[in-house]
Amino acid sequence: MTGLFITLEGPEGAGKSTNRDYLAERLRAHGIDVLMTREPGGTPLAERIRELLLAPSDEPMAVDTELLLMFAARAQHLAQVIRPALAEGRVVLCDRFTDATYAYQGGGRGVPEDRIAILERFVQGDVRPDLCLIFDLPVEVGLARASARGRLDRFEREGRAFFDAVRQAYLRRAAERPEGYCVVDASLPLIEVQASLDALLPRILERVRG
Ligand code: Z5A
Repeated sequence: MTGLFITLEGPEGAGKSTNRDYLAERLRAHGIDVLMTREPGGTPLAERIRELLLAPSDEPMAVDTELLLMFAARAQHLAQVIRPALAEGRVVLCDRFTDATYAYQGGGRGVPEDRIAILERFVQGDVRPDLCLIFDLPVEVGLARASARGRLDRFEREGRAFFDAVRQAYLRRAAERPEGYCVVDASLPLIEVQASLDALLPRILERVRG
């Protein structure tokens, strides 16, 4: 048995977590066994790495340290959670995965893509998302949603240019590989975003049921 690996991506405040919960609920209503998880994180050890990555600090984090910590957390997450769930035939809904590395460390921090690709192959082997949903919205709308939550993490303190580069990197990846990606307009009211997910549901169910 092989399950289905779906990732939810997008800039800050795009509604990934909200829509991951919604999609899980819709899939479960069809009797599908769903595992929800997130990156960086998803296991106790990977969540500790997440804390290191998100906590603001007086010591600037080197770009390579950030990149390697993302993949260290991912290695643990794959070993403990993602691979076993897929092997059991479950649908894995993951809030961010390696597309975020291409967008944030690649687009945002300027790490060359081929460098990320080396780590992707090393850590993941042949595991890639079957479908990546990109929740896209103007940077200022997402940042307004995120900042309404209060204290900003290390990434949320970045400037406008960083988030513009992140957004463009996501859109470029989706344009280059349309078969594996679906861009959802996340600036719409939630009910309309969820209607877009409802429209995708038959395609997902067809893939799950093979
Ligand atoms: N990161 C990285 O750099 N490299 C990597 O490889 C990975 C991650 C994996 C943590 O991720 C950070 O790690 C992240 C990138 C970096 N940078 N930051 N910051 P995260 O996913 O945990 O953090 P996040 O992007 O900040 O998540 P978020 O802000 O919680 O966004 P979200 O999950 O997309 O949104 P939400 O919590 O579902 O919704 C945010 C609010 O908006 C909430 O009040 C909702 O009720 C509201 N909302 C949602 N949808 C709507 C609509 N349609 N209309 C109005 N309001 C809405």
